[in-house]
Amino acid sequence: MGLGANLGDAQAALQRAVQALAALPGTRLVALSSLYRSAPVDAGGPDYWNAVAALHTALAPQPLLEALLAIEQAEGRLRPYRNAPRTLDLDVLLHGPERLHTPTLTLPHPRLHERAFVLQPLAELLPGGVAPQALAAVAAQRIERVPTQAAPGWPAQPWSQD
Ligand code: PH2
Ligand code: MG
Ligand code: MG
Repeated sequence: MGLGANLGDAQAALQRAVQALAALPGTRLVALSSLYRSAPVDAGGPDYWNAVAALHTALAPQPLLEALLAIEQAEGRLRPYRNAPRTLDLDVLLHGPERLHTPTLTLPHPRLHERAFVLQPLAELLPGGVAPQALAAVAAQRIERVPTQAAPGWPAQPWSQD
C-alpha cells in the first residue's frame, strides 16, 4: 500500500491511516516503511509525505480499494482535478501476485516504477526486491527519508540505524 499526503497535517493523517488500515476487517499490518518527504511528481503544491505499508488481508482488491476510499474520505479528501494536492491518498501498489485491469484499479500499480516516493520505501520492505536499476532510474526525483527522531509518533524502523 502506498500512503501519501501534502495538505494539512500530513504526518498525522498518515499515522491515522496506518491505524485505519490495520483495523480493516480480516487485515493485519505486517510492515511499515520509514516516513519520507518528497517533491511532488507530475503534480503541484507543497512537498509530500510518503510511506509504504505491507498488509496481510483477506480483502480482495476491489473491496480493499473501496475501504481505502472510505479512509481517504474520512480524512476530508477532495478530488477537484487529477493529482490535486490531497489530505490523504492510499494506493494499492501490489496485491500478492494479482494482475488486474479494471476502470478503477490496475495491479500492479501502473506508475509504481516511475516514482522514487514508492520505490525507496518499498525497497525498505523488500530487501533485494527493488532492482538497483529501478532506483537509479528515478534518482533525479527529490526525496529524503525522515530520520526517526524527526518523525515523532512514527514507529522506528529496526533496520535503519539512526
Ligand atoms: N502522488 C501523486 C502524484 N505525485 N508526488 C509525490 N511526491 N508523492 C505522491 O504521493 C504523489 C506525487 C498521485 O497520487
Ligand atoms: Mg497516488
Ligand atoms: Mg490514489
